[in-house]
Amino acid sequence: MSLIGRPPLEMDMERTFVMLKPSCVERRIMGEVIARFERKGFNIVSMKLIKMSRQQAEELYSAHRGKHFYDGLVAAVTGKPVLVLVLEGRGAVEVVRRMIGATDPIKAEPGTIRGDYGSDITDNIVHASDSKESYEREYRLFFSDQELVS
Ligand code: FUP
Repeated sequence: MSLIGRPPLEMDMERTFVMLKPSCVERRIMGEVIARFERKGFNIVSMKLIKMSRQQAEELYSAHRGKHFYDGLVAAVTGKPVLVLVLEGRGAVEVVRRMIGATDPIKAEPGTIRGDYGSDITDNIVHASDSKESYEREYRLFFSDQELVS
C-alpha cells in the first residue's frame, strides 16, 4: 500500500478506527463513550454520523464472512445511524482495544466500555480496529484522507 502523498504522523502517534454501533446512538450514550476516549488523551481526527450501506458493513466484517453470526452482524449495522471516528494517540490501536474490552460484553471487565454498557454479543456497543492493518483497511471504507484533520 502506498503512503506517498500522506503527511507523516508525529513520532509515536498512531491512528485507529472506531464505530459506535446503532444501539449506542439510540441510547444516547455516544457522548459518554466519546468522553472516555477524550479523557484518555486521544485526538478525534475525524467523526461523522452515517447510515452504513450493506456493502460497507459486509466489507467491514469481511473477515467473518461464512460464520454463523455474519448475516445477523451485517444486518445489525446496516441502514441505521452509526458514528464513525478516527482517533489518534500513542498506541491508539492497542489502548482503544483495551478500553472497549472483550467482544462479549458479559465477559468484558467492568470499567471497559463493553463491560459497562453492553449485554449482547452482536450489539456490543462499539467496534475498534484490532491491528494497524485493520485500521488501514477500515477507515478507508468511511473516510477520505482529506477528511482526516491533524
Ligand atoms: P471484536 O474485534 O472484539 O469486535 O470481535 P470479533 O472480530 O471477534 O467480532 C466481530 C463482531 O462479531 C462483533 F461485533 C461481535 C460479533 N460476534 C457475534 O455476533 N457473535 C459471535 O459469536 C462472535 C462475534
